[in-house]
Amino acid sequence: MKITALPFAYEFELAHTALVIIDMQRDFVEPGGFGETLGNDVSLLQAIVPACKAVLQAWRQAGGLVVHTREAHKADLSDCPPAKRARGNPALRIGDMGAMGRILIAGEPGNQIIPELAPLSGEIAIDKPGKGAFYATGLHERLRQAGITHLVFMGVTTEVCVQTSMREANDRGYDGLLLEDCTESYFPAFKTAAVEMVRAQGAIVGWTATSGELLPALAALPAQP
Ligand code: TIU
Repeated sequence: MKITALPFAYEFELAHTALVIIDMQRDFVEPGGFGETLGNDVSLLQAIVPACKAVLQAWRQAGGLVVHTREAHKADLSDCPPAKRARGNPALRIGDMGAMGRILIAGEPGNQIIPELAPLSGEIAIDKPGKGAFYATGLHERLRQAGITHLVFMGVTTEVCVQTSMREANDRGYDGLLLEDCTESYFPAFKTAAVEMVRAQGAIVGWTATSGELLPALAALPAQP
């Protein structure tokens, strides 16, 4: 199918496309998590949840593959480089006890994907120690096995984990689409710039579109049992 996108139409087949939802976890979206300990106002990110939910529901109904990621470290922090833990001057560091359990640690309450977008069994859910979804996760191999060539991205934050993941995907040969109204940053100007960077120079990193452009195309597909 073909949808209106920038800088030009985005063409994909659902059977070869995965919806990739980056880090929509309580650590970034709710107060008391990693995002807030870095000094950010997390309320901005909550605004995209309804649009993300609508796309996820439509994607599931059409029978498309879904990938969820969480930025998560092991409890012993063996996969957290000291430089990452030491960076900045946060109120709490990765691994410290926060309001939703240990900050950015796999399995802790704060590390769970928000209930509105919780993974279903059969969907891929990966813990990633870095910003990109492909670093140290085995995601590329799993997508190749599933015959995936195209990736539709949502999630947070636009210029950090979303953009890094899109760039990693681009270097691995995937055609990526970013849904503008399904991604957000703690810094509105950074979101705007990241969206423009993705589609500049003839889709140098990928395409951008809104969920309003994708949803009718999905609705036109036959629903899966
Ligand atoms: N701080 C920030 O904007 N983002 C992150 O630390 N991780 C993700 O983007 N997921």
